[in-house]
Amino acid sequence: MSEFEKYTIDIAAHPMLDRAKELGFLTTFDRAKAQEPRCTFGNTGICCRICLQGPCRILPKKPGGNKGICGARDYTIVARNTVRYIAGGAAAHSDHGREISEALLHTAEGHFKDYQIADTNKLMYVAKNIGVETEGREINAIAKEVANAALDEYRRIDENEEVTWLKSYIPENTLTIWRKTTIMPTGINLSLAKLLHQTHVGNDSDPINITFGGLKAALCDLDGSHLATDLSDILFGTGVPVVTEANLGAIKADKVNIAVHGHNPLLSQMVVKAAKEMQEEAKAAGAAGINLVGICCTGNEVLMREGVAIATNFATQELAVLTGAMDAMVVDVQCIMPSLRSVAECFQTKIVTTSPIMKIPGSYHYGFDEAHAMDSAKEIIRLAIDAYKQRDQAIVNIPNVTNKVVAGFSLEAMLNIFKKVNPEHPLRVIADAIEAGEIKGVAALIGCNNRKVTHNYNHTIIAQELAENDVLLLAGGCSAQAHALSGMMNGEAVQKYAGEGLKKFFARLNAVSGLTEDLPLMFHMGSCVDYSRMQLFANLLAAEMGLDLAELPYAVSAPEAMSEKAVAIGSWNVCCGNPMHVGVNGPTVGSQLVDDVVTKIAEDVFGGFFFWEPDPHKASARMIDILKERNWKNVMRKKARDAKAAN
Ligand code: NFS
Ligand code: SF4
Repeated sequence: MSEFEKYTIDIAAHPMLDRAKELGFLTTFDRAKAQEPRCTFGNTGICCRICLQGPCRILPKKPGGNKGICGARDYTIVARNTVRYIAGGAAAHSDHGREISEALLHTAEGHFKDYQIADTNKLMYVAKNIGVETEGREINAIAKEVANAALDEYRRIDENEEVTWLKSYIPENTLTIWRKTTIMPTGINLSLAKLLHQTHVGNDSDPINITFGGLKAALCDLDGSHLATDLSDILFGTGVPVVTEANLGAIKADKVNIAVHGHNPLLSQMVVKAAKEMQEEAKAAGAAGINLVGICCTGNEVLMREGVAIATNFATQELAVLTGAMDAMVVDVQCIMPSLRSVAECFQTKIVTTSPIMKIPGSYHYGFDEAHAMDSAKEIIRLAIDAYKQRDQAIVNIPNVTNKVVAGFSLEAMLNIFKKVNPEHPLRVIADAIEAGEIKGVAALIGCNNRKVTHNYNHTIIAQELAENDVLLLAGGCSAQAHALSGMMNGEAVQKYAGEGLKKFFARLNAVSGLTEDLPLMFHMGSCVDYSRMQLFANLLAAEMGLDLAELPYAVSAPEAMSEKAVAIGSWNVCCGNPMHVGVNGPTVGSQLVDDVVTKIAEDVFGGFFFWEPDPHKASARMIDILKERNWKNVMRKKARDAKAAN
């Protein structure tokens, strides 16, 4: 038994934490400990630092202490803090989408020679959805117009117009609710700037109005994410089922190891391509070849499209370096710990930053230039080969832990499997299973790692208990990686954890899937930006079942939500009508009023709502209850309709 069981359930992480201790390197787990006990004000969101008079805390016992210096009450402070998280998250996701849009535009115009349009079917599908003419036109002309439509999402400032992607993909009933509550965004940049304005000192103090401003920003997150996924698929291909492995054992002692880490696939795709061409160079340096592994969502992107193995997820990124066998870690944007540089100093590892807005002091910065993408990627790989030559093999210590992973389930890939059963109505396959009671519904497992709880524990328990109760699972982000690391993303896991109904459901699909492997316990749909794939799945399933989104037996769980992006994602899920579990304290708990709005009133308005539940057993039980309740209501509604029709 490891002394680090409280830190993480990942058995590969334990020996690496032992090693950190020997080296005297303090990991993120030690630093989390150092932060305890937390300040209650900050922890509940009632500390305001929006102007330089702050920090102001809510101190009810002191005269005048129930308000900030400007007079802001707890509800204003909590609402402002929460929506500023959303603005940060939506900015990150959307800016990622904008970069992909620019890349598609320049590719279509012939300026980015190393990129090509990889999936013309997807291009046609997206073009048709957003109203771009395709008949008799050249591929590049269509791509250019699609890219410009995406860029218009950022440029639009006419408040009478609406963002295109949401308008094109979201069911009409849901759009009506968004219009009535004035949260349908005009343009992404405008909405985010307005939210920062709205929450400036001495501006909006109405917590409801602030919250709805935040929800508009959350919808910008969905819009920007959705177009990021669509355009990434067009540029790099849409995921198809792949078989690979996950955990630190995917790092190979005899190879040049390069980890791609971050979120944006523009560079990592090129690294994958360059690595294929440069195997001989690595061999000339004495290695058996080049081995790529992924961390966080860049890892998910190259897993989906290229079958690259997963090394680890957010919380344990430092441990990949601690193996001593990581020659370069190439990072782009988001969720990259600044501490990577200091752990790399213990080894030959080169930390390579590539984005003008993500640099780490002391690391290598290779300004990635999309116009010469292949050259940039090759240069980075050469740096890794050089590092390999300096590697001290005697100190390499790679935990011998890997698990088989079956992933790559874009919505298209899933539909292709369901089409083998029902070519006309692929989602009938799931609808029938739900209506027959074989499965209870669908749950999406999403989100990050959060050092306030044991790494990967809640992810795992919730997934196992939902599966045992016949809930079909989708997964993405670091949550999907948690399941991959612990061996739950393969067919064997179905035998081990699924209930009888879910087993039967998978057996029927396995019989016709045409895949070399059985389907896994959960469908890995990609990175966090790709959560729009899950929502699109929910939209199509609701349409197939004749339900509103808020009636669909569908629930979402982020057991270890951490980032601002997670707050934005959770919020748009609620707007879409989805019950949204979060396994750590919500940022709204400091104000009863705001907390009631997001956990109770939201349901009356959108059908979706947040619930905070740190206990994974209680969380999965509540999710199952919600699915059962939605099913029961649907049966009752149908009975009422049938009775009316009979009269
Ligand atoms: Ni999502 Fe993916 Fe992971 Fe959280 Fe970070 S990598 S974008 S934010 S930590 S899931
Ligand atoms: Fe204090 Fe008001 Fe400034 Fe916030 S905005 S720090 S509550 S004075």
